[in-house]
Amino acid sequence: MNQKSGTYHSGFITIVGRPNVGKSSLMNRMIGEKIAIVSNRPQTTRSRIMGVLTRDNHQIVFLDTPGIHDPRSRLGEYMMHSVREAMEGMDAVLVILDVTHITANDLEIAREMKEKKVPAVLALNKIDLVTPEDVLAANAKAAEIGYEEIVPVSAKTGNGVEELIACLEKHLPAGPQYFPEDMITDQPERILCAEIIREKTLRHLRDEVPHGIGVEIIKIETLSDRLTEINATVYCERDAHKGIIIGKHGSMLQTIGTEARADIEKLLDTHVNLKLWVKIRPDWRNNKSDLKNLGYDS
Ligand SMILES: Nc1nc2c(ncn2[C@@H]2O[C@H](COP(=O)(O)OP(=O)(O)OP(=O)(O)O)[C@@H](O)[C@H]2O)c(=O)[nH]1
Ligand SMILES: [Mg+2]
Repeated sequence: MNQKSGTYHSGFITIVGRPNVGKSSLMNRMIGEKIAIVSNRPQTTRSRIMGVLTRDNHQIVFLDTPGIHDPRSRLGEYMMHSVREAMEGMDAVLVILDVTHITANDLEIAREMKEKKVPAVLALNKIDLVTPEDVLAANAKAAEIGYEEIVPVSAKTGNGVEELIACLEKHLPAGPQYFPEDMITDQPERILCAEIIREKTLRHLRDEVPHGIGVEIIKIETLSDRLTEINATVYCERDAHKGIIIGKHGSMLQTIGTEARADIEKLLDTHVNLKLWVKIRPDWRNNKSDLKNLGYDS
């Protein structure tokens, strides 16, 4: 095993799966920090997000990706492009299935990943929600399509996560420590803040509203050691959506702002003055320059 050889091992492991299976939750759990936002809605992650796990003898660079789906907008196409790009040059692929709900689509993705020229490990996530018999049945399905390394896990409880890391570590080639040990992601502060705000909109808004939301940080200004001012615009696609996001007497925007501020304060370790505006950008998900402004360009 790598550990015993004394040589440093490192590599890039891309995390793939259909939307909502828990890719981002699991990456956060493996890294031990919340880097990627999480929600119970499909298509939460829109770009590839790097998460770095550094241990004594190895470094795993995880690339969390958007859930694989048929794109219906330019944004969707960008998302699928991000998945393909994240697989270029990877050393191993981690396929995630949601053990509560394995679809034909999941199996197709898993099969496709098995054909890549790198080792493929499969994680059966959300085992906290099912019985051991269900896990065995899911395991059999994955084994049937040729997986030898199948690890049951729960991103929620942490169960099985160390076993998964140990399994992935075996596939790391000898290599350098790519990133400093205190670096856990390559996401700039501005993007992390925008994503936190988007997470709160995903949490509180229903139906099609959250899918049409984009967040742009207009300004981050350090006012003192203890206070940062952040101005952000929340874009939506329709007038009706704007009303919903603002809420009665501004109550919804207030809730989103309060929750986002608390998380951003933890991230930046300062007090934060957060000001949010809501603007309408019809069909921004198909507009090249809007996508670029929101960071979704390739
Ligand atoms: N009970 C339980 N829920 C989980 C677990 N892992 C993730 N979830 C939930 O599943 C939902 C989806 O999680 P995400 O991590 O956003 O899933 P994802 O695969 O990154 O989704 P996309 O970014 O949309 O592709 C969220 O509501 C999570 O809280 C788990 O192990 N157990
Ligand atoms: Mg995600």
